[in-house]
Amino acid sequence: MVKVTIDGIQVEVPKGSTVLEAARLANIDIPTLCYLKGINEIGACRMCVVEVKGARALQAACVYPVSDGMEIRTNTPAVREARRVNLEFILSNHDRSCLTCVRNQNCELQELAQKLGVNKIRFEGERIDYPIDDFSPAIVRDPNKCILCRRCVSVCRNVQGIGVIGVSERGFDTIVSPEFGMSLNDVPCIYCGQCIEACPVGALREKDDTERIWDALNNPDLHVVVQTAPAVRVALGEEFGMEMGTIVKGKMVAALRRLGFDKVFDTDFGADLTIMEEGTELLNRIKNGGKLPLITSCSPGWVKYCEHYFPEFLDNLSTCKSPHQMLGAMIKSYYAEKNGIDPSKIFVVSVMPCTAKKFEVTRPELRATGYPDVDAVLTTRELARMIKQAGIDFVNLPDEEFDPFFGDSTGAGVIFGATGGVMEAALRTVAEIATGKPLDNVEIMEVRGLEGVKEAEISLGDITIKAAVAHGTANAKALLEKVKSGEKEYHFIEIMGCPGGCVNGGGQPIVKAKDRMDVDSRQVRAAAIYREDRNLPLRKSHENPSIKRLYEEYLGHPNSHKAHQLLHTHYVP
Ligand code: HC0
Ligand code: SF4
Repeated sequence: MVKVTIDGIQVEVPKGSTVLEAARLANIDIPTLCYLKGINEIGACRMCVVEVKGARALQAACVYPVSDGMEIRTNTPAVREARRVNLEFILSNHDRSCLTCVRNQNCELQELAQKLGVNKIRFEGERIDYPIDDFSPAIVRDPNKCILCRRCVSVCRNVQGIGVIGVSERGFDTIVSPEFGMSLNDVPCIYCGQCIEACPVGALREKDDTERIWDALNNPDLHVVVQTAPAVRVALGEEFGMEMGTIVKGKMVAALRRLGFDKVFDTDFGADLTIMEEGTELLNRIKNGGKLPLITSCSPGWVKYCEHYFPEFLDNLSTCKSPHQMLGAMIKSYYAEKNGIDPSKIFVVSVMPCTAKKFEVTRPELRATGYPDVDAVLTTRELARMIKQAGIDFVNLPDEEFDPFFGDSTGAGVIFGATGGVMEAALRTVAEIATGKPLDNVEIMEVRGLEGVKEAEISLGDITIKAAVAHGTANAKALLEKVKSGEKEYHFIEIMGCPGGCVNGGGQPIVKAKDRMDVDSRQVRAAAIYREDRNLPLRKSHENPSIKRLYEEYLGHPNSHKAHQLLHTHYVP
């Protein structure tokens, strides 16, 4: 520990801390803009400058290490003026259409301008008018709003191990974009949206589908059905000021009914169905000498990553569609037939924590009935915007239940939302099918938590299943390299494209850099997911009575011909 004095307050902080971290411990708020804990610590924006006694110039607190006896001042006239001038320079070349910006009132730049008392900009000058890149089905990039903080560049390159966006040109012409000014649509971007989560302003956002959904809801010829992903229920509340980790399942269902959806179903049903299909596929591949390891295919960011960067593993991918695609296919077949509705008149909306799902639904492979399994995807943030537009008082809504049958699910379906959840859910079912005995303990702790790569060995009578779990594509890459070289061997691998899994998807509520210093949303939201699992009476997919009925009445058995037609696909390079 070292002793430092900040604004006259003595604090003891761990050796190696930065001035920014030390100030946080002394409850002194130093403004930041380019800083993102553990991801982008480059001292570039100079918003966090402070005076350090004995140092010649002002220092960037986010990268300046403390030393014993150091005296720091964070609020002198020189510090205030330097911060203000830096901010005015950034604002002078920024598209300041705040009122119509998707990040209005949730923008770190706007908040800083207010905090630093910047009420005029002294350096108005030339501005470049860049074209907006909205060619991809998932991500929109507006360089006119970019402040060159490089947070997106670091997350894409270092956290995801991808690096399709970077800094090019120099001086006034500096721009953050894909190489040669190309569109994200034309480079091997996986649409994970982690760059959106990192962006402090409105330079990166999801493709907005809210108008399409309003149109569908207002079309009397359409039967509009919605389903919600496991991770949405533990994060949507944040958009309404509720504490991170609050489970808002009941209010979410109530809000969706009030928006006018004809049926409100649960993707967790689709997750239970996926376990039946994927668990059976795993056991068949083990018994029949099929391609191993089997690798999960429910995360569309991961599937796209596999296609671009590890095509040699495409045959390892499970042929199962992702849960919301399975449910979409069931809605347009079984549900349509049972209710006498023409599938061309059914519009399926998935509310997802994910931006890559917007791309997934456009894939030509995923049209089991001749119509898209799912017609449109809303992110958690877009759903919140629709609820606000409709004037619904979300916080005070009563709790309501999902509609029956496709709203029935188990705890195994819920845990899909956290890294390791698909693996745990699968093992709960596979263990019972393989041994014929009920599992004593359904909680498989080895596959939980935020370690980059997790491993588990589960003994099932005469076979021991070797499993691995990776989340975030940089971790996936490290794991796959080891499998490729023969250093590691597994039967079953779960990969999710986003760090932490879906709870931290690119469509989730954005957590400001300042809050990220104190809380890890991946951990808090995942804890809520596991709480929800524990609260449910049924925790294994094969115990879901509606899943049993669906097989009895319609699909026959897992991996049947009909199940293959509707619920499976094949990704080709
Ligand atoms: Fe996920 Fe899913 S769990 S990908 O992470 O598998 O987006 O939440 O909906 O489909 O169920 C996201 C979350 C889903 C799907 C499920 C899977
Ligand atoms: Fe990189 Fe993902 Fe953003 Fe694409 S969506 S630029 S892969 S972080």
